[in-house]
Amino acid sequence: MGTVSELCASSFQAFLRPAVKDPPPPVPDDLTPEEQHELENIRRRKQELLEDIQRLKNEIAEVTSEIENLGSTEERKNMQRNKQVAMGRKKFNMDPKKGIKFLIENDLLKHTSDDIAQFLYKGEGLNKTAIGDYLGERDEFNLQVLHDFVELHEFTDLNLVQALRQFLWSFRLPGEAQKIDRMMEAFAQRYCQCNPGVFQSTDTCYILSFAIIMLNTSLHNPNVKDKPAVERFISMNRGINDGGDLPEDLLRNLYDSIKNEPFKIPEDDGNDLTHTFFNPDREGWLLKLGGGRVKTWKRRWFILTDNCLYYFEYTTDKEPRGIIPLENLSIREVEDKKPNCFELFIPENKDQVIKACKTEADGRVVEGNHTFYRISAPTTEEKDEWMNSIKAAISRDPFYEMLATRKKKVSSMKRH
Ligand code: 4IP
Repeated sequence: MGTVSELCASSFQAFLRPAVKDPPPPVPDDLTPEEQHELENIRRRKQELLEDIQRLKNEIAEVTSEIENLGSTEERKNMQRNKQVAMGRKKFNMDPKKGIKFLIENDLLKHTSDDIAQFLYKGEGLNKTAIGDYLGERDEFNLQVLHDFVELHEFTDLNLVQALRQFLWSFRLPGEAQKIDRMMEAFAQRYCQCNPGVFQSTDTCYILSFAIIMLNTSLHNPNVKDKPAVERFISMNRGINDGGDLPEDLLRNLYDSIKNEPFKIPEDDGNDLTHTFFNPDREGWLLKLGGGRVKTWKRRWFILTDNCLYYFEYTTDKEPRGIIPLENLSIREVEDKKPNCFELFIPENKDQVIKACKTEADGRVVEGNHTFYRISAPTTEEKDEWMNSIKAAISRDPFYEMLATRKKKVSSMKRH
């Protein structure tokens, strides 16, 4: 027979098994009545203990299951939420407005410009092109989001290049001029707010920001052959500080910073600012009629970029054979023995020589002598595409217009 503590120990072992009520064994007859009484007491206490243990076990099981249930509900809720957030991000990347609507409807985002701005600023899992598109939208709410988004950037004590690096990395600048204008305006305002006294006005900051972005492309895009020296950068920015000049040291520092390290621009789909300004609008093989007395057709590699038409003998040539600035030119379709012809000409002046330059066989660069440039494309489609691209290039570039307006504004400030 075991002691009470041994009985307890065996009961604890039974803890892990369901408690089964066994019928009590018969009381041995060789015990004295006192011993029989004590045995019955022990058995009763054992039973009580077993019942206590069972109760405890039930309680523990209950609590454990409650905890488990609690955990799995929380977990399930979290999983569900994470799934919805991921879905919202995907939707956002495909259609920013729809994505934001979905996140708001599912209580994953508050419908406040501040909350949305934070979400875009964190940018987790978001496509930077989509962020740029959303921020570039014109309606009042998006404008407020743009404002709040820019406010999240801290530009204090950063020079303009450092601030631009931070800003241009947080989303991808869209290709549309008006959107870029709004975003750069917001950037300039924020920069001036964080760094009072650096520029006379936000317009100065805006103009210089553009100049820096263009400088970045000129210095680092291999398509741009003419790399501006610091002196050119300085002279390009004369008079932009409300009619006055910016300190030369400041411009030199900005120039060096860009020269030493180009902007890091989020990679997405080639629709970035570099593209907007300098990537060729179109390139391909075309036939060009010579400008000499004996007119001969030459197959040339044409590149349309930066409002100019360049032609090369080979695609790998570093220097073009000729450059035709498209300013003041018109384009029309013409009939010729060659198929798919079009022609560049000066409207209402058929005898005037088009301003252009060409490389002679001996390498000298001379002025062109064409009164028109006649070109033949390999197919009708290519002719149409070239004509459309050239027409688009001829029409005034909205960026230059925007910049020209600002420059006029700041230089007029000095006069008044
Ligand atoms: C040449 O003909 C080529 O067509 C040149 O084109 C052309 O110069 C010359 O015009 C023309 O005489 P030949 O090779 O038969 O001599 P490319 O420079 O592409 O070779 P552009 O560039 O002006 O069309 P003139 O006007 O330079 O003589």
